[in-house]
Amino acid sequence: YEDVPASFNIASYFVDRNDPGRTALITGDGPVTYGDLATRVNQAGNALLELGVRQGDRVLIAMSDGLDFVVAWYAAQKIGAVTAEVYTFLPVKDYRYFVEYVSPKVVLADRTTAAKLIEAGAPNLIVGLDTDRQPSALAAAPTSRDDVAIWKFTTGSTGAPKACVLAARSPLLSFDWYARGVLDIRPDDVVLPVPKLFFGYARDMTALFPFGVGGAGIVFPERTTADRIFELIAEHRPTILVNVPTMMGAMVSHPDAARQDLSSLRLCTSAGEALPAELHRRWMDTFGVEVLDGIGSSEAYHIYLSNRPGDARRGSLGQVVPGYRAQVVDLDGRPVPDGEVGRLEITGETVALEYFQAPEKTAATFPRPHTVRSGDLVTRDQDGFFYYQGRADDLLKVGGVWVAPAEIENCLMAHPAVTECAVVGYQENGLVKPRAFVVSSDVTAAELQDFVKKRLSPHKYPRDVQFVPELPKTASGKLDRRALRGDSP
Ligand code: 3SK
Repeated sequence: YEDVPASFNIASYFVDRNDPGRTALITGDGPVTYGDLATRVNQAGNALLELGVRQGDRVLIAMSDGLDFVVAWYAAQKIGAVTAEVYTFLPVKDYRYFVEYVSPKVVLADRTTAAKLIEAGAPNLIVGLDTDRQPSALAAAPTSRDDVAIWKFTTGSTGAPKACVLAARSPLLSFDWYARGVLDIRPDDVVLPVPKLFFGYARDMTALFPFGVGGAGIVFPERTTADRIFELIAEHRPTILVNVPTMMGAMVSHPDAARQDLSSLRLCTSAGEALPAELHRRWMDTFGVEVLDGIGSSEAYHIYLSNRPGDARRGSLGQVVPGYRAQVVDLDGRPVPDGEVGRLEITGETVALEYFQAPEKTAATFPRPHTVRSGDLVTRDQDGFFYYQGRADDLLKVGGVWVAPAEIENCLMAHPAVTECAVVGYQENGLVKPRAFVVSSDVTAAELQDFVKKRLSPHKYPRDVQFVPELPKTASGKLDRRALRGDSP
């Protein structure tokens, strides 16, 4: 990463370099220029300094999406503090966990989160930074590319969330490799996110990558629904929609889907979880907007496998994002041949330095510097396209044979009556069997079981099928398998 200057400040690079007259953010209160944003970042940075926050201190941000969130994040970056963000609709016990684990110098909250953070005992809680009387000039802290700058929380399927500790170089390299290299992000791009900004996928795509080229992001505080996304597209004509499969399903199933004008979009990204080929097809048939499915993680900083514009393959996670190296390895870490299932190992200088205060988890997940051994199972074909095969810890041993829930889910999704589905294990007379949760109209359990039996090896069919109105999702829009399995939180 010699290309990244040794002395590097995230706010100076992504905010201050831009033409002050250009639009940086589109908010419910109107557009905000880079000039306005830079001034507010400086004032908020001065307010943080006055509160005693210094280079290397941690700032926990629990704020709704909007200008204040973006200002708070860059202000902390500008003074060299380390940012960590959490969702705004968590229960008090989760805030208590984050406050204790992060041990921040200050917690930045807003009206949505303040009461719960007070109940959680958050020390140094600031609700609305007092910026008006602060000077509008601020020299950036002398941070370097290798300084810790960002914490991103894991959304792992087991255990309490842990922070991936990331260096300042990670967002810059990711911007260069993925946003420029794959998305070809441009100054006239306007990005609309489906997930909220506490999720790094959305924050970077909306308020970091476009800023790298003088483009703009749209921020809105309310919960995301298909209706709201359609309204925002009609109102602001974005060029890139940052999406997750759940919302893509909701958008294609919307009763007014066929009447929507999505012609402003040049791309729709999909990440967070694998996009079923069938949903991809329905999306293309309904909206005709190119989808770039990809996979990323907090451990790797951002997206490391992705389809490319003009070369997207349905059902595939795409190819390695240039800048990274990817290997598919067996349980002993040895590479497996193309076509065989294995764990994905990613190498690149954006990869986290460690999990905070979790040495065993760090050693198991980061076998070498700059390398993360993900829990994702994949295959690679001869053309270098990767295919998702589920999570290693979701595998089920049925009748002595390993079964990947993702294979059964992909099969069920090919049935025209199935909108969404998920497969988990359950115990039947002490033995593990696959159980399918299905969102569907007009099909019976027996029909679906026959459908799977005809297409996959017989032991893979779901012994139990439960019809549900919707599948449980985590705050970042990923399927909540723990809830389906009935695991204790
Ligand atoms: O899917 C994820 O977990 C993720 C995390 C950080 C950045 C990007 C993505 C897709």
